[in-house]
Amino acid sequence: MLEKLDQIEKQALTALEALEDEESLLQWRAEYLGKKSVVMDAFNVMRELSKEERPLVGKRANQVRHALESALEERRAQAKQTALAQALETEQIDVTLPGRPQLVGRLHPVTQTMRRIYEIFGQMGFQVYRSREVETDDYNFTYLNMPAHHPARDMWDTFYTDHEDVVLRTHTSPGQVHAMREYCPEPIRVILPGMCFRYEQVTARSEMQFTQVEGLAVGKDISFGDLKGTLSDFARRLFKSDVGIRFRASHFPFTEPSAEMDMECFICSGEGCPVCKHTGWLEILGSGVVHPNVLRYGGYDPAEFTGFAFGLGPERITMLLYQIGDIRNFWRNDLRFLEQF
Ligand code: 2NL
Repeated sequence: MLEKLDQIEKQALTALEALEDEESLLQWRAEYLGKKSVVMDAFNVMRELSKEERPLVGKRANQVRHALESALEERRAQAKQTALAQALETEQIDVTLPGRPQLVGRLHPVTQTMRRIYEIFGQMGFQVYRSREVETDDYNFTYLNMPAHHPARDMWDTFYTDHEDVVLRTHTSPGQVHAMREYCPEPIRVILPGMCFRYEQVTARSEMQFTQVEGLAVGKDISFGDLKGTLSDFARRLFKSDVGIRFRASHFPFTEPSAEMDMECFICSGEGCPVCKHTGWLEILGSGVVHPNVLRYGGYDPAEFTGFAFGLGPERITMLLYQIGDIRNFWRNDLRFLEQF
């Protein structure tokens, strides 16, 4: 038995040297250290041995078992080293290659302008009120002091839908009526940003889909002076702190009186240039004192409440800010344009 153990030990150690991968190492362990192996069998056959032989065989069998076990561990460690060395050799990466830059998106220039507008009006106590893009004829026209068939409606070329009386809003004003009806009789200060739609020829100066920001303040003693102060301050914060401002009489069906606000041309400082069409002034927004009929539709008693409202086009403002000549650039999705902002 002792000779057999010597012989098996030698054989096992020789066989082990040729093995590398984990699978064959496991096979080797089953063969030489498994239940049916010669080494393990030695423990079973001890019963049949003489009293003198038993401890000798037991001791030797243990020695062989430990020798094989540690040889296996060593072989495993070696194999791991070899695999690592091989991987280091074959899987080398070139750390000097320049990395692929992560593409970083940005906000659309019109979105940037809109957020700047929210910020300025937010500081003046106006809340952003959001409203639907599809409206009823009443909200888009009637409640804004334009009854059915009134010629004032012709100012807006409207997209109609299959549903009678349902239109794509031509301005964000219907949202103002929703806001008034929601908050009356509390005083309100809101701005309404959003997409508007008009069935118009697309040109360098007009799109059929565009954004608008409208504003509305309703309260017990709001005057035309508040309108002028609020809107001039807004223009000075957005463009230039000492820019010249003027208000020009105008007309909108939903305000009376109405006024357009101009700003001194910042290209020529009022001298006259192609940007201001040689007038020295740039139109920024339309505004006015809310018409009593509109207040009434909004739920306010015009004997008690007054208010002012205004509307501006963020595309136009953005075009002025960056001297963009063609409004169609905003929807072209051309990165060469968009990445400049
Ligand atoms: C423009 C002119 C304006 C308003 C919008 C408004 C809304 C209500 C009541 C009164 Cl609910 N007014 N909106 C008033 C004056 C002008 O927009 O040229 N926008 C681009």
